Amino acid sequence: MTETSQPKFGIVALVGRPNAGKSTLLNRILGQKVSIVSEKPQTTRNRIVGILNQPLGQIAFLDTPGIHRPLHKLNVRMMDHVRSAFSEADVIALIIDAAEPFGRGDEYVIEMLRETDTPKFALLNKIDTIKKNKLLPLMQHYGSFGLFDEIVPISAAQGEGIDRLLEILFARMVEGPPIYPIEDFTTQPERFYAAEIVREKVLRYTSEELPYTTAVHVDRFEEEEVKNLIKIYATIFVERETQKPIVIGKRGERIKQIGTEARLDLESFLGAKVFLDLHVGVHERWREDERFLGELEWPLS
Ligand SMILES: Nc1nc2c(ncn2[C@@H]2O[C@H](COP(=O)(O)OP(=O)(O)OP(=O)(O)O)[C@@H](O)[C@H]2O)c(=O)[nH]1
Ligand SMILES: [Mg+2]
Repeated sequence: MTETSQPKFGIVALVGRPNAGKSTLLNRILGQKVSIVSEKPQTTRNRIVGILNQPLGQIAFLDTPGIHRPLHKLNVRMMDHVRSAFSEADVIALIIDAAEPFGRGDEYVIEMLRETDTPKFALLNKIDTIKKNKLLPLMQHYGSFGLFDEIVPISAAQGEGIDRLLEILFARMVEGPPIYPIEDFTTQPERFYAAEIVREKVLRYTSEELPYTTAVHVDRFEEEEVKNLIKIYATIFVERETQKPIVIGKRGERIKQIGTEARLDLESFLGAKVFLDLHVGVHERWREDERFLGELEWPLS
């Protein structure tokens, strides 16, 4: 940065198919875990703001749910988060799993992108998983849409291509003051993050069947400043009574493991000792219950 240059500011939306690596990329860019990651699709359900502060300026990254055709009210809301990120962004970064063949779902995403004039980048992610000779044809394929100003191969998991990506993103940002305090790296409240971390562990330790049907609600979040202790009481909701044992495990072993791992993550994020109390509840149609969905999101609004 020369002495006369002004700091820059801009908003970058991270969008793409479920499981493409959007949240992994956000965490990699920030060097901080702000958005949960799992090997199962539809992990992110909201818009998560991650803030990158550098001498060049500030970029707010919007992590979004994977784009899919919505079947439940939950999923309609998820797609609303994607659209709102589209409308706010200065650059839309489409994250693509380079190892996945191009299919109907990708066409759907390309059509959605055609509806907006905002500059777009295509980020070919997971290049650590593909043979080198596959990359050029893939770059040509994405070039052929005539939609993308930049096509950048990256590996969010291994950190490849990230410095170059940030360079070209900053080149696109215009001069302007930061809109978030420069010591912040996310806007999500601790209470919301706590629910997310618990959900991440549920996704990690339960079978294929549960990801779509589990929600986590933080019932109480109490700080005891003198003791540097945070007490968190949360409920893991499933849709059927028969799913409860999947979360609880034999003699409660699974929920204990979920709780221990979530607590350790939260202690490092919150910089305090954490007491975490988990319950399992049943709410049969929570994915259609607007009021309940609103309650899950309220700390974000
Ligand atoms: N090998 C490899 N795996 C990756 C890379 N980036 C992400 N992954 C893995 O891909 C899976 C999905 O990552 P997420 O970051 O949760 O993907 P997402 O796009 O946020 O997914 P949704 O929130 O469900 O839309 C996880 O198992 C990640 O570890 C990468 O560069 N290389
Ligand atoms: Mg995600």
